[in-house]
Amino acid sequence: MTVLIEIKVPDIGNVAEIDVVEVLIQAGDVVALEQTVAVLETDKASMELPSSASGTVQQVYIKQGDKVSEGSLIATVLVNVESSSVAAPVEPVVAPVIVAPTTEQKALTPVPAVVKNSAPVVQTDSSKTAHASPSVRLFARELGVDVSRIKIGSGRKGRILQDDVKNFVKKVMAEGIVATGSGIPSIPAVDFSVFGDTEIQKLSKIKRLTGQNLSRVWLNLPMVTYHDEADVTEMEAFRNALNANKVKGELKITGLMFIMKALVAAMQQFPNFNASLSADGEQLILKKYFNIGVAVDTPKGLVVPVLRDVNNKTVNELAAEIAEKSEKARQGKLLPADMQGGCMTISSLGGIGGMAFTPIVNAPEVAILGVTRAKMQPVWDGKEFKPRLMLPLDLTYDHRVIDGAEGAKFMAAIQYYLGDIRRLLL
Ligand code: CAO
Repeated sequence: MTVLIEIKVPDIGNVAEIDVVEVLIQAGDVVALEQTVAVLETDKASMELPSSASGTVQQVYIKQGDKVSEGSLIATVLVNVESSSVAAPVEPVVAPVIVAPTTEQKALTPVPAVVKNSAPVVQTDSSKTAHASPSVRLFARELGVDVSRIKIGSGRKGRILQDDVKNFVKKVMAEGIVATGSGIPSIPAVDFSVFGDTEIQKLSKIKRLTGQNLSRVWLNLPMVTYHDEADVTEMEAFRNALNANKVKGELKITGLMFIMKALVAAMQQFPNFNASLSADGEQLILKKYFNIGVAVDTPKGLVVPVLRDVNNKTVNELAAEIAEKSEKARQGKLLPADMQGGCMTISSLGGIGGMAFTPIVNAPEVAILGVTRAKMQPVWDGKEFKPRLMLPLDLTYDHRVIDGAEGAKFMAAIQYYLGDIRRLLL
């Protein structure tokens, strides 16, 4: 025989109009005796309402956001009286609530619950004082999530709901993928709005992809950056002369075109710089072509178009190609093929400034050349100080492929070619 049992809000101590913050059952669910069917909340306490019968839920009379009082009908449960049990009205289970911070009171303060016949539970474990119902905490525990790491939930007054736990797990999983399973703990989430006004902006696709790639490189490559300067006084004089006597149609020459040529000449001398490690790290793949990537700053982030066969191109051809590719990059019109096949990358901040920086290798390439702003400096020539234009260079290399001495010799070769670019003709 079956009977219909009504589950009602029990005596909760003269508190009227309590908010329903979670409804955990729906019609058709099978509930067990004392299973939590809903979570109610006042300003001071959160309470789980247990089922007073075991059976099949026939109808649910409340929804999230409703207000209820003692005696309000929550649900009806169809009970098989031969096999099931019905309990005397049960006291709700009370948990402390953390009141959302006011602007003055920036710290989170646990407020003990005061409900008739129920002693407040004072908890010091941060996972227990999180603003979440016991059922959500149980759910989080089952997934191995410490709820205190979810600072603010999406429920009323920042209450942590089951969906917040799921989203937290998704986020941690995504970060794990970026970190390629390195096991490095993620940076904890912080609710910055506690400290002042904030605005959320979605990262551009370029920034997200570049970020993932840079993190991967940072974690996988043992990198060393070697700094030095090249004397580009004569090169600059030649460049200025070229720009002053341009014939129609010729583009302005910047130092970058000469740096590309000098870099390729050094790569021809030191083939390890024109190589990539095989994925298993057991072999070095030496390349017989000389394609150079140039980092271009665009409104949507950093992109690296690749100029092919730089060894076979003139300085004027390189100037035209850099102008074309950097313009395409800034308009977001580069195709994937325009950014593939690089052997080494140049990252030039010289148009902006700087004394030195530590560029990150654009793996699977094994080295990158950073350039900052050339400056006139007094240089001692053995007899006197002479004003010379000195160009700072930063060479970062993958130390698994390049050793320190080879890095220093490679830099010396670049200095040699930039010091007198006529040597590029020899
Ligand atoms: N020292 C002194 N002056 C320099 C210089 C240097 N190292 N490099 C460039 N300049 C000068 C140029 O001669 C030019 O001066 P004039 O207009 O008087 O002739 C001016 O600075 C602007 O140069 P530019 O930056 O437009 O041209 P470029 O050929 O040197 O560089 C490009 C082209 C596409 C590399 C550059 O525009 C760019 O996007 N740079 C940023 C790259 C970047 O973001 N790297 C960081 C990556 S790591 O996050």
